[in-house]
Formats: sequence, C-alpha cells, structure tokens
Amino acid sequence: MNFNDNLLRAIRGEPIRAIWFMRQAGRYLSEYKKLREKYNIFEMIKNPEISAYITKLPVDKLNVDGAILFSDITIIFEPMGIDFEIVENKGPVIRKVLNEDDIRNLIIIEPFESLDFVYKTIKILKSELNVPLIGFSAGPFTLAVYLIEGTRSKDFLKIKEFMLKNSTLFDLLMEKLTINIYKFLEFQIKAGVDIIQIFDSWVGCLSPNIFKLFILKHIKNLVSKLKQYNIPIIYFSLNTYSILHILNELDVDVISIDWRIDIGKAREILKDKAIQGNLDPAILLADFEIIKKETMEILKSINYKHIFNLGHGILPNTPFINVKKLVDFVKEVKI
Ligand code: 1CP
Repeated sequence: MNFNDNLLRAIRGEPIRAIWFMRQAGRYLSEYKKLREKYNIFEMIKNPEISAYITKLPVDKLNVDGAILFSDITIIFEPMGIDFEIVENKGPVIRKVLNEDDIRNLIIIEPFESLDFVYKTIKILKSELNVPLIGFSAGPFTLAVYLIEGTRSKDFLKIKEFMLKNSTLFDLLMEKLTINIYKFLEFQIKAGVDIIQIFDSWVGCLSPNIFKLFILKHIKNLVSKLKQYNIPIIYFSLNTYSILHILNELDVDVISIDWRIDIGKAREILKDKAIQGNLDPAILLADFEIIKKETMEILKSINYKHIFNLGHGILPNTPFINVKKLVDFVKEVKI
C-alpha cells in the first residue's frame, strides 16, 4: 500500500494538488446514517472500531488525500467535568453554563487516562490508512462560547458581555481551556496523528482589536507549545477577512478560510502560508456544471501552497455523487 503524502507535500509548498473535506465523515454518507440509527455520536466516537471505520469511509469512497479523526470538539468536556449533550439539529448544549466557581475549579484533563478510546482509534487508523491522519481540537474561544452561551449562538452577546465585564475571569477560563486543548493535541500527536487542525469556528464574531486583546495570545501560546512536535498545524475559522492579517502572525503552517473571502486576496494577505479552502458548502447542492465553474474560479486564483477544501463542513443533505465528482475533477483538471 503506497502512502499518499500529497497533503503533506502541498503544505510544504511542493507543486501538487491535495484535497480533503471538513465533515467528510458525516451524514451525507449512507453508511454513516445507517450507523446513526443504532448509535448516538458519542457511542460511535467511544468505540475505536466504529470510529476508525467512519474515519476511513471517505478515504475509501472518495479517494481524498487526508483522513480526519472521527471525533468532536466537545469530547474533552466529559473529563473536564462539564455536563452537556449533543442535541439533534442543534449541536452541543451545556446543561449548566459555567459560573465563577466552576471556572476556578475547571479540571485539567489527563487524556492518557480519560480519553484512552481516542488513543486506540488513532492506533488502528495508523496501521490501516494510506493517507495522513488529521487530529483536531477546538480553539479556546470556540470552546468558551459553548461553556458561557450554553449552545451555539447567533449574536454571541453572552460571551462578549462576559469577557468585557469579567476580563480577568475570562482570561483564566481561556488559560485553562488552552492547557486542556494543548494536552489533548499533544496526546493525539503522541498517538500518531500526522497533522493537527485547530477549529476556532467562532472567533470571526469579534472585532480585530478585541481579538488581539483577548484571544490572540492564547492561540499563540498554544501554537508555540505544539511547535516542538514539528508536525503541520492548520488554523480554521469562519468570517475572518477582517482579522486575516492578524492570523498571518500565527506560527501555523496553514490558514483555513471560508468562502466569504476571495482566495486570491487571501493569498496576498497570507504571504507564504499554505491556504486551505474555500468552496461554499452550499455549492455542492447545485448542478455539477456550477460546482465545476466555482471550483475553477478557486483553482485559477491560487496556484501554490493550496489545499482544496470547503469553507466549512459538508452539509448533511449534500448528494454523495457531487462530492465524488468534485474530488475527481480537482485531481484531474489542468489549469
Ligand atoms: O450525526 C450526528 O448527529 C452528529 C453530528 C456531528 C458530527 C458528525 C457532531 C455533533 N459532531 C460531528 C463530528 C465532527 N465534529 C467532526 C468529525 C470529523 C469530520 O470532519 O468528518 C469534526 C471535525 C467536528 C468539529 C466540530 N464540532 C466543530 C468545528 C467545526 C465546525 O463545524 O465549525 C464544531 C463547532 C463542533 C460542535 C458540534 N458537534 C456536533 C455538531 C452538529 C456541532 C456543530 C454545532 C454548531 O454549529 O454549533
């Protein structure tokens, strides 16, 4: 079995095309839907055989250049002592949002003890995969949003009010979350993942100045500690055109952008960083002629250090055939 290292080579800047998708192991796959009739998401994540099977599905079926561990950003909540559930069509819901005491007493996790199933899943995958395995965590702000808002938010007003009124306590929360995220990512690296992606989905709700004042140092701290392991780091967020120049300061290898940014413009701002993205996931609901046209727009706008991906995860109602045809198209088309 030849190892396909296109993704690692594209990140390094070699003239090669690489493609994978966020949420490539999800509801648009019939095999996934079948399993979900029997198990809930945490039963699947906590079962290393099932989790490894789902992780491999898109690699086998689509021939993508990377596998992303089937897990969730909330998987560290249980060992942190957070009471929560994943609600259908809504996502994570925290049963009791954190107060000052909860933040001061937040548990620092020991992943080798509490998240053994993740270790086992990674070990299975490393022996069976022929593409790089992407491990991941959320960024500290994105976890803080769930812990303070209670659930995904439209306006992020609770977290903003909290951080502005209790900035010292917010800083402590960010520090503790950053330690936990670091420990979780270090643990995945030790288990064998080849690439790390930090999903900081919600930082784009902040102004550039607030992002700089309240968030940036924690991400920098996380990244600088991870750097010792010498594996590529991808930083993903949404709605970040206005802070892209600040993200360029991060010592990460890849910045993942959404579709609201022209990728050619992002190339100018992000200088020599690799860029991941940025097809709108909704495009995959359209006819293939439109998918092809929008994909060509992207490929024509960026010709080095590019990893083809969507700007966010694959939508559950995406026709599988469209995803399959897109992978083949990106792999074959000459510009
Ligand atoms: O089948 C189901 O009902 C479960 C749906 C589901 C799935 C498939 C959840 C609940 N999580 C996951 C897996 C998951 N989550 C992966 C697996 C690997 C892959 O990409 O194929 C990854 C990388 C995530 C990451 C994740 N979870 C993020 C960051 C990326 C993003 O979407 O912005 C976030 C914010 C979450 C929280 C979460 N967990 C589940 C849902 C539906 C959500 C999102 C809810 C929200 O928008 O707030």
